Amino acid sequence: MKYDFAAIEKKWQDIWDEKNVFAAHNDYSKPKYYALVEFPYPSGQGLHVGHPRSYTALDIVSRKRRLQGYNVLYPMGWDAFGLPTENYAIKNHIHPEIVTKQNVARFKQQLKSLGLSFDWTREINTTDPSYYKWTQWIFLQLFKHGLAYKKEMSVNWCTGCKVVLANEEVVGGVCERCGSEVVHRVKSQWMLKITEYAQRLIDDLDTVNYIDRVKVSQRNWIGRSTGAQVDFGTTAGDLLTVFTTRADTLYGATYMVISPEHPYIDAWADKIQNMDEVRSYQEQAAKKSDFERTEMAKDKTGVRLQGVNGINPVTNEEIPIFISDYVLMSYGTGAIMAVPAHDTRDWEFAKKFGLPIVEVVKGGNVNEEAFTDCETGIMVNSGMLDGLSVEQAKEKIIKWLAENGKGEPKVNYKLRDWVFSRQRYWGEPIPIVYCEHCGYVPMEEKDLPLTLPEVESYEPTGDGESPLAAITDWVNTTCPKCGGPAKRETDTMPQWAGSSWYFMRYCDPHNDSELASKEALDYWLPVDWYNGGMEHTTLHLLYSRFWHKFLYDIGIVSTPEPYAKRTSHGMILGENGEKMSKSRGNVVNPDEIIKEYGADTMRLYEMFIGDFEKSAPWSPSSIKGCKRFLERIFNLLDILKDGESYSKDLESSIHKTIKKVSEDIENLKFNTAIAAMMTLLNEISDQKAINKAELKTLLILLNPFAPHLTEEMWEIGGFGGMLNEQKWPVYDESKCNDAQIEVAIQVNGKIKARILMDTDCTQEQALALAKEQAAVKELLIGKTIVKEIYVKGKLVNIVAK
Ligand code: ANZ
Ligand code: ZN
Repeated sequence: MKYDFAAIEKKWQDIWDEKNVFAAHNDYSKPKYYALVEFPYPSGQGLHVGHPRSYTALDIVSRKRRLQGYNVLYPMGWDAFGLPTENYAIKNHIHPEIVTKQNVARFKQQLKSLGLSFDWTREINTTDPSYYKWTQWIFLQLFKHGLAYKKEMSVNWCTGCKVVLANEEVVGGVCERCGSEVVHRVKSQWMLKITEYAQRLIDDLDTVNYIDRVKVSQRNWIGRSTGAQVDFGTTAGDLLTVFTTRADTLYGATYMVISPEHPYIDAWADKIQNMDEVRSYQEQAAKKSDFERTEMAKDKTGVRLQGVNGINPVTNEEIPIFISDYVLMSYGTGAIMAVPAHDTRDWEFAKKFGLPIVEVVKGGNVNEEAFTDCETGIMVNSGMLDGLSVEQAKEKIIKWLAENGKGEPKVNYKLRDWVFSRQRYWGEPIPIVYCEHCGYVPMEEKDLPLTLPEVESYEPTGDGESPLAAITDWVNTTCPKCGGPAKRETDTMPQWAGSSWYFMRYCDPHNDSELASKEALDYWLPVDWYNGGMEHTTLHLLYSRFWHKFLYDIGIVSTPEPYAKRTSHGMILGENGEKMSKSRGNVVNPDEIIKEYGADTMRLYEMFIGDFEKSAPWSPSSIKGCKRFLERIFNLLDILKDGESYSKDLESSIHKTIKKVSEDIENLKFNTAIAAMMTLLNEISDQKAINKAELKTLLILLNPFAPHLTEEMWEIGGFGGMLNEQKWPVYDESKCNDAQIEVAIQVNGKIKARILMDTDCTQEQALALAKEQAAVKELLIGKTIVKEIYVKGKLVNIVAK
């Protein structure tokens, strides 16, 4: 028989669809399993071969869980708001909704052609008003709980396009689209207080099973630092507070630096003698991104404030104050004490401006470079701290500062509040109204969703407002509180919004009175296994954990964390080992692969391509190998014979394969699971026969990887029912052992031979076998054996004199 994959795959996809085979059930008495993959952004390019890597992996897990008797939820949807669609709409004068529809249709057809077992009855789309009604509802709850607020923030402003740009649209300081200069502009923006959750977002990482690098990236992004706030005096009279992680180095603080945006600059304007110089430095700094400003390697610049000095609280000495762009207003207090002997940036700055460098921890050569690796050193030149270790000094000085009212311990986080406004059309409208009398007033929940109005043009207005601002009919409304005239918020939410809670909606996607019923949420959450790209392990994961925790606090969900387990796959690269991209011309189209080799081969190949967690280059020859493997599996039907239990010859191999495939799937070792099945196939081929029991087991094991082929063979074999209704096979541990095992034979601790022995071989038998070895015999001539050791299945050691 010929392996006609196209016909087989079409046939089974239709049957699965028709019978709704993979729908999750609302039978809350069954054990559940919730497998989740990041839903795609339906771009105009269609599916990328990278998408199926994640989707197939959790499809394998889901199919296995169904066979293990779980009620499985494996859903799919569309994260469809966002810039590329909006930009396409602007360029081609098509409504983004239409663009989205077309892209979704293409993606869906592509996903279906891969035979992924998604529950399509639960499909969601973030741009659907019935979905974003609840995104808006969550925003209202955040607002009502004081976690959404408006603040003047600096935004990226393209001087050419005259629009506010997202960070990702600014490349090297210029606009990605027109190449014009991008500057900072201050604009009032909606913010979410994620910082209020910073500590919990760190602490609860201990309660979840995420791969280490994901936890590390979460912790780094939140960036907890423990240290102290120290109040320096100034000759202007005001106290200048700094944040430092190294209060122990206070005696080495020889100057201070404040951020160019520090409010004291304006406050001291009449005292600062070189205000012109200061102002021009402020202007230059405003043009740089935080990233450019804090880059280690960059040349240090700054201006000394002439006319105001700081006063070191322990030495009472006057020290100069500078403004420099390497100090950010957004971190700590926007001011630092500079310790050039022990901080690299301070050292470079001090060298450039000829400032004193005072060593306070022994061990380095501070005239040559900053001695930063000094956490374990001993204090010098430090008055009351002299002779103490760094650790003791930290404790002592912070205590002293607190007792003298000059400072206190302080924890800081790198995490900033989340800028939640976008001046764009294609996003969720923010359901807030501005009234002259009442201020910012939330819309009534019963009036949600607030839908996007039809507009003529999606171009932002030239003054930096969202296109919604130009729709006066929509903007002008009445105040929900006082009934007076009011204006709608015209900013929309960022693309992160819809994906911050989508896993909840899948639990009950058609509910129009709640975001999902409590019963459904309690049953399905937390997600049991979430897999996604490394690029989403910081922001998306953090934002969705934050929303989940907030919804936990207000009683919507019952677990503090949304995802019990999180893993991440490596990227699929071009054949040349570089990232796939249009410009490199190395993009592989999944449609063509499926057409030429079939979905089962494509799936198997993507799982066989290498270690799941690492990047792997595309390899056409390896695809052919996978196809060949499936053809050989199909040909097993030609050598099928009767037999309802495993034959003696294959029994052990089958148990071992069940064990290997079962465990490897759980450990992301899809490639070695496939390799184990390939080994088994070779053994079967050597035997030139397979019986029914053996083939059934092999087909079930292979089913999650190659679902179409295995269903077809199950049917042809006449095994009864559909394969997807069968039970995952169990193995017998005692039959997983090899019949024979290699044992090392030592004489006086040195290996002299290696021989195969039966695994159940006794000590007497093992010793007898060992002594028969020529190399051993020879060594024992004329000697007395003083000791004999046998470590079962590993080694024999004979000690002789
Ligand atoms: C004195 C000192 C001595 C410092 C020393 C470091 C080493 P992390 O660990 O990242 O929290 N700093 C504080 N606020 C800053 C700001 N707004 N912009 C730039 N730098 C700032 O870093 C804390 C350290 O970064 C603080 O401790 C401060 O320099 C600097 F041997 O104070 B340190
Ligand atoms: Zn009002």
